[in-house]
Amino acid sequence: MSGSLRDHFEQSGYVARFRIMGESHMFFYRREFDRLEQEAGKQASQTGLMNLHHRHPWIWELVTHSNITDMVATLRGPDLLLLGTHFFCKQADFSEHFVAWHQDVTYWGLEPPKALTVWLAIDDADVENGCMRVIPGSHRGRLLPHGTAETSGNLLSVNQEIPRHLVEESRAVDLPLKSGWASIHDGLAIHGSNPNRSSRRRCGLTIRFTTPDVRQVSDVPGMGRWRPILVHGQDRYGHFELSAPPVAGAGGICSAMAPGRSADSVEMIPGVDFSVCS
Ligand SMILES: O=C(O)CCC(=O)C(=O)O
Repeated sequence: MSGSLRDHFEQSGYVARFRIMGESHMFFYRREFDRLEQEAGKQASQTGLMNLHHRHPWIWELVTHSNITDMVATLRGPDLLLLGTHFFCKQADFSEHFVAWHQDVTYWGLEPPKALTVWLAIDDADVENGCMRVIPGSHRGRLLPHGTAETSGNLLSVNQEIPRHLVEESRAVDLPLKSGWASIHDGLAIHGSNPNRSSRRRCGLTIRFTTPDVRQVSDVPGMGRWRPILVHGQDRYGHFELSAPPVAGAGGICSAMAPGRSADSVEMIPGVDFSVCS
């Protein structure tokens, strides 16, 4: 089963859907996100909430959920680095916003350009509210030139877009997801999403992974060097300066790693309620 899943991912460059958790557990996380959105404001919450797993225990819990790390390990092997996290929210009332066709690794400075993204649905995502779309097999091609988006409303950081004539849009596949489910796309897969034409918010959390054999050969614009966190297995290479995983703090957290341990030895912290972690 896992062999065929890996083969499918290598062929197509994506996994359409897999379940992370049920509705009642996801309800807890969505409520946390609602709070975050209220604090930050709707505008800033669209793409302004980045790498908050360092600060918010519930985000760390979510992105290191074993259903996520086990799935990524099935696709990429046991040694995994968490590069970053980023919420992508298309608000119901900002209907012109979309995500232009792009390849994630374009500006990530990685060599080889090997990374993947887990897209976890905070809200239900469907065609009407602008779910993710991917071009099957496009990760097997090269890194394409990225220009500037032809239409306004692109949510990407530097308004990047692969020129439309280079994208076989007629082959695009929609990736609708129920809240609590996730898709995965290869860092080289061409993907994007249409505007939200519904009266419902469409929020997803992107979770970026690479493996320790990869090197950073150039800076990420506006960000510089990656400081990933080892979330599964071991780092036998030392190519990156790693960040320490966040440790237990107020509000409870599922796991913490002592320095020098491998990520396989993640432990529960005594005295903390883990009821939302399964
Ligand atoms: O959420 C979206 O619509 C797009 C996400 C995306 O582009 C990404 O994961 O890189």
